[in-house]
Amino acid sequence: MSENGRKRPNVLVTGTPGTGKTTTCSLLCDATGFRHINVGELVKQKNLHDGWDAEFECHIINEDLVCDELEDMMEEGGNVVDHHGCDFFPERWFDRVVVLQTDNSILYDRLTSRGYMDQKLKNNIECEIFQTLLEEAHESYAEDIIVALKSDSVEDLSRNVSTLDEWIKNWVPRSRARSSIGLGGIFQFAFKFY
Ligand code: DAT
Repeated sequence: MSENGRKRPNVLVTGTPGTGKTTTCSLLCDATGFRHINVGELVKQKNLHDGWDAEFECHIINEDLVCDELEDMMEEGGNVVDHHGCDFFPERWFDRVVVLQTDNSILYDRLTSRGYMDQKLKNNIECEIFQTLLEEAHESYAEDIIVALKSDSVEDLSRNVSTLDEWIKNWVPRSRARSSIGLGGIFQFAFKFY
């Protein structure tokens, strides 16, 4: 790929199920006109999986098929990717990686009202307690593009959407950032020898 020649950034929103990824992404896409890619939905719609995992009660994602499906869209830019995992996407796809985090008791209520019980509930609560997704993000992406955001309340939700909307509006494509550094360098050189 054109070492990030895209004109609009790509944002990944990750976090334990129930932390508010889909709600945040959908509001952010309403505000920015970006494309919301809900990986779980895409996997179901396009059969990008290797069957059903009865133990974890979810599809077994075929990561290669998902990456192939997304490659052209990601190259174009302007995407908000919504997924509860982040380690199998190519690092070069993302300009910002957001990890949503929710207080355990609030998350417990959200997941039980979604019908999660027993092992599935326990697994997800433990995933949040151990900050599994934050750790996965740190293992997979550069420090300076990762941001952890609290997502306990409606106030958090609207602040997070505004923060990300602002970040998207202020984003400068790498090629333009490089050429403005280039111009600055030329001016510095000219002043030095004037
Ligand atoms: P996820 O996509 O991470 O699984 P979701 O967006 O479906 O989560 O949200 C789960 C539920 O919690 C849904 O009913 C909306 C609600 N919710 C999400 N973020 C919230 C927030 N910051 N404050 C209050 N409710 C929130």
